[in-house]
Order: sequence, then C-alpha cells, then structure tokens
Amino acid sequence: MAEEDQGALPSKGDFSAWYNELLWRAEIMDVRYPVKGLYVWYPFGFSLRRNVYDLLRLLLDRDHQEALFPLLIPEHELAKEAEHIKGFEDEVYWVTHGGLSPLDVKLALRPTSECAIYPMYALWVRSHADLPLKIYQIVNTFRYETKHTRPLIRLREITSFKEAHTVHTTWEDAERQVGEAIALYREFYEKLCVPVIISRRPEWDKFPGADYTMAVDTVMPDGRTLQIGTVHHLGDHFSKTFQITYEDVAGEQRFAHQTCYGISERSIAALISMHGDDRGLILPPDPAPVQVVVIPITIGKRKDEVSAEAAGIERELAGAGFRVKVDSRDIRPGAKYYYWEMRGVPLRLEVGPRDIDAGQVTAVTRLGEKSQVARDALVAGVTGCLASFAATLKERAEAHVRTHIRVSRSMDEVLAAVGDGVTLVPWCGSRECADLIEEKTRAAVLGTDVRSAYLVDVSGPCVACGKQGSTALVGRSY
Ligand code: P5A
Ligand code: ZN
Repeated sequence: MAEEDQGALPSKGDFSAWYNELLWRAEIMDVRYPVKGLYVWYPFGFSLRRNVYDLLRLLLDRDHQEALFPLLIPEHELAKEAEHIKGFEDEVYWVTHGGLSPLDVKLALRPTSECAIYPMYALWVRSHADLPLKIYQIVNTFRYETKHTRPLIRLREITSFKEAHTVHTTWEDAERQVGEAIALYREFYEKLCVPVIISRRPEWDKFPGADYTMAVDTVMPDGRTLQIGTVHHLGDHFSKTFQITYEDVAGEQRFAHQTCYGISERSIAALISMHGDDRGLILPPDPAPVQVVVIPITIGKRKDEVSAEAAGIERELAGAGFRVKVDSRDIRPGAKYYYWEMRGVPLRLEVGPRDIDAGQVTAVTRLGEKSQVARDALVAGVTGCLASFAATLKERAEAHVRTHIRVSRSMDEVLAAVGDGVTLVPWCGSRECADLIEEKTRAAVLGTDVRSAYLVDVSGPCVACGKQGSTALVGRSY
C-alpha cells in the first residue's frame, strides 16, 4: 500500500458515507460490479465472511445437517403455496430461455428455497421416526428488491443466505424449534458481540406463508434497526401444499409441521457497523481474519535480531491456534498501524530492540489499550488481552443499544425517539393505529412480545387511540 493512499474515513457520525467508504478501504466489498444490487467480495472481506459463517456452521452442526438444493425452481412449484407466491411474485427473477429456445417451464432463481426443498421433503419424510428433520444450506438467493439497494444490507443477489428448514410431528414441537432457533441466533450474535432485540412481527409483516415470524433486530449507529435474522413458524401450510406427511405411531397419515429460519450477510453489515470507528473496522477476535499482527520495529542496527524475534512470536502464537501475521513490509511502522487498524485487527504486537532487552512485547488493542506482555508468557498474555478486548467491545455495543432504546407514551415522544433510535411504545395491536404511528413518525411497529435485555414494560393507553395497549417496539428500519 502506498502511504499516499492514507485518506481519512468520513466520520462515523455520517454513517452512510462512513459505511460506503469503509467497505472498499478495508477491502470488504467492491461495489463497482456493473449490475445493480450485486457486489464483489474482496479476498479480505471473503475471509471475514468465511470466519463468520464457520461460527454459524459450528452452531448449526450440533443438531442440523447441511445439504444443497438447486438454484432453479420450476414455476409450478413456486406457485403452489398461494400466500408465499403472493409475497414474492414482485421479487422473482425468471429464466425463460435455454440459449435461443424458450423453455417449456419457466424457472425461477430461488428468492428463498421453500419451494425447492419441500417437494423433496415430501419424498424424504415417511414416518414419525424420520422426524424431526433439521437441514440447512448456505447459498445465494435472488430478490429483485425495489427499495434502495446497499452492499451487505439490501442485495439483489444475497450471496450468503443461510437457510434452515425443519420438519416436526406437531405444531408444539415446531414451536419448540422456533425457541431453539432464536437461542441459536442469540449465541451466534454473542460471538459477533452484536446485541439483538427479538420480537414477534405484526401479522401483516410476517413471512409469506408463515403462521408467525420472530425477528432478530439490531440498532445501527444511526439508530435505525436492521433485521439480521428471522425465524418462522410455518404451521402445516407448506406441508399441506407439498404433501409432506408422516405415518404416526398409530399408523395414521398426518401432515407435518415446519419451521424455517434465515440469516444473510446482513450479519456482517451489523458486525462492521456496530464496532467500527473513524479509523476503520474493529473486529471481535472470533471472526477476525487476522487476530494478532506483529510489527517489527527495525529501525537501527539490530534488524535481523528483531526479525527473528517477530518470526518466533508468530510461530508460537500460530502454534497456539491464533490467526497471526508478521508485517515485515518495508514501510514505516505508522503506515502499518494505519493499514491494520483499517482492517480491524484486534491486537497489535510491537517488537523492537528495547522490548527484546526487557523480555517483553508491547501489546496495543484496536481500542488503543496498551500493555506489556512478558515474552515467556506470550500465549497467556495474548489470550488475556483478546478476552478483555472482546468484553470491552461487547460492553460498548450494549451501551450503544441501551442508549438508543427509549420509552414513549405519546406520539410526540415516539417522534422524538425515532430520530436516533428505537422506542418501546404502548400499542393496542390494531393495524389502523400502526398505520397512524407510521404516518406521523415514519417509524413502523416492528414487533410485540419484545425480548431484550433492555426491555421495559410500557403497557398502558395506546399512543394512537388511547385504548389499553401492550409493549411494542417501534423504529425506522433499513
Ligand atoms: C427463512 C429462511 C426467509 O427467507 N426462508 C428461508 C425464510 N426469511 S426472510 O426473512 O425473507 O429472509 C431471512 C433473512 O435474510 C435477510 N435478507 C436479506 N439480506 C440481504 N439482502 C436482502 N435483499 C435480504 N432479504 C432478506 C434478512 O436478515 C432476513 O431476516
Ligand atoms: Zn390503538
């Protein structure tokens, strides 16, 4: 990297500008691909993606199986579930030709894979002994989004769609799975140090074809929410459509009950946005592509000695399982600091002649906390630095969300709160009142049954009509 390239990022206070600039400066995404809503992962971004999705796989692999279904869905399968197709028809890309010949059956690029997977489930599920069935895949999906597209946030090709599809004997068993999926997503976001708010989406905002939808939201730096995961109870709607039946213990044929739940690269958008600062990315140790960077301070004579020391540190840390890199490029240390700060590396180790003489390494976290680590207790020292760094990141993120959730008991208070955050509001549950709130504040009722560490019960007169209401989450979202 030429040192001339060191422009400053826009301040994070201007979140949109900051986000767009960071994506290319930190080499996450290149937005210059000539199709709207499609973006390119740089190698660095892709290694971040791999680490994030490895964490997700690890959680799922406890009791799910990974599989892979086709990208193309025949029109007659996609059209089978009436509500589902109604929800997606405006967003589907169609393949109509093979070469120059029109196809007999139009093929959809999957907007999500219910209609690719469930015809196969109808063949696979025979008996209660086959259930529960829990399968996931990580694939690209296509949605012709008409709202403003944004890298990692609103894509027309979602490149990293993790979708799980489960089949159960009873509605209650599927509901238990909804709970397990929420717990799994909580655990996933803990590893990314991203605080979440869980709620039940209003009827009109549920997944097309679902009984109900539980959503996982986070609060972005500008106070708008981002839906970073959803869990849907599908009841027996799809099993009736696709004839997914099983023989119960008594030998009767019964319709199965299903759930599905998904996460996309919005998880990475949240990770980047939650923690980053004016100098670039800040990554928690778990997903960071490089966890520790070693910078040899080789000014002066003892260059070889310092290089050897840096190499020894790298060997020892790599041996202990850390993702570590020595930056021995022939540029100023300051330029290296800038470079690795932009890429969010949690811990920088500096080694110079003075450190060698003192039997230590200078450790600086990406949040600027400096300490000395004894060379002969390197692994323990680095482990400690990274753990306390992760704890601080989590605390910082939680403070952000905590200070951006307010309580409102009137429309004016809602209006004031949603300018830079979300708010808990008494709401009677009616569509009319939700519409009125939206009209007056440009913020939507995101959900009820709110589950968050910052929850306050605000049951009382609905902010729109004054009838008895219970706690709803209201905010402007991406
Ligand atoms: C659940 C998995 C589904 O599609 N079918 C299989 C269900 N749900 S969903 O809510 O429509 O999508 C799941 C999550 O994907 C993210 N997402 C997107 N991310 C980026 N760009 C998009 N255009 C996009 N659309 C949805 C959301 O986080 C959503 O919760
Ligand atoms: Zn009301």
